[in-house]
Amino acid sequence: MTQRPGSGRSDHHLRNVLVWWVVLSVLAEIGWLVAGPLLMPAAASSDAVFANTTIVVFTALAIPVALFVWVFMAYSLIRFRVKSRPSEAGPHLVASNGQQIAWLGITGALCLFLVIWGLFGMYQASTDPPGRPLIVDVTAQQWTWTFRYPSAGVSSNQLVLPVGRPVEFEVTSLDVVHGFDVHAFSVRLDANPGSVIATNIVTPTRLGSFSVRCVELCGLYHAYMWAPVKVVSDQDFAAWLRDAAQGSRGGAGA
Ligand SMILES: [Cu+2]
Repeated sequence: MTQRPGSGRSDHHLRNVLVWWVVLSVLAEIGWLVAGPLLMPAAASSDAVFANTTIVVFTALAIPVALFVWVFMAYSLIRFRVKSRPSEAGPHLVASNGQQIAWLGITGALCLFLVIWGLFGMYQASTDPPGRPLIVDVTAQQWTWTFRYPSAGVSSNQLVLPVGRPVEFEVTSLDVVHGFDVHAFSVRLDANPGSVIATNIVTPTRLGSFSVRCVELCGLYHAYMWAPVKVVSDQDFAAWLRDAAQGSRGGAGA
């Protein structure tokens, strides 16, 4: 990037650094693109898939940028190390016009890409899917969750949802501020006492077991304030709702 006027060896050093940078970047990219997606948490909605993809893509873009700085720094520390205190300042460093334009162009293009990606994600998250959502009332209290299905008159301590059906959570708290978080759906909202706030409408896309966690420090047993989430087929959901409604009429939630 920089040249040392009067030094015929600067091109040689620049070439060394660039070779190291390219080799390490390629290895790190291959490692990340293989291991990164495996390290991501479970994603059971399109928003959560987008969030995981964002982490993988942004990290892939950041790897060569970070390595560019680190390789230059490590090479300089090793190759230009001076054992005793230098008697004079080093030569003035000047970047050519081409280098400056390349630096601004590449970093500008990267930033622009991140902004466009983020705007697309915001648009996607705020666009409601077609169809009437299933409403689930979520009530937090120290230190448990209650889920009510007003259309069926059912109340439960586990969150059961049909796959492929849009759902909207209406969240409130009975005591202090809690945090409603279903990481697998990429849904997170404060549960405030005295007010009901609706989440974005989200559609579970994957059958399986996940969890609701409280993500606001809410007292002694905050760490244990979680509840199971089950995404099941339409038929299983209808059967569960029927059983739970009978249980509710009998005085006990499912
Ligand atoms: Cu809590």
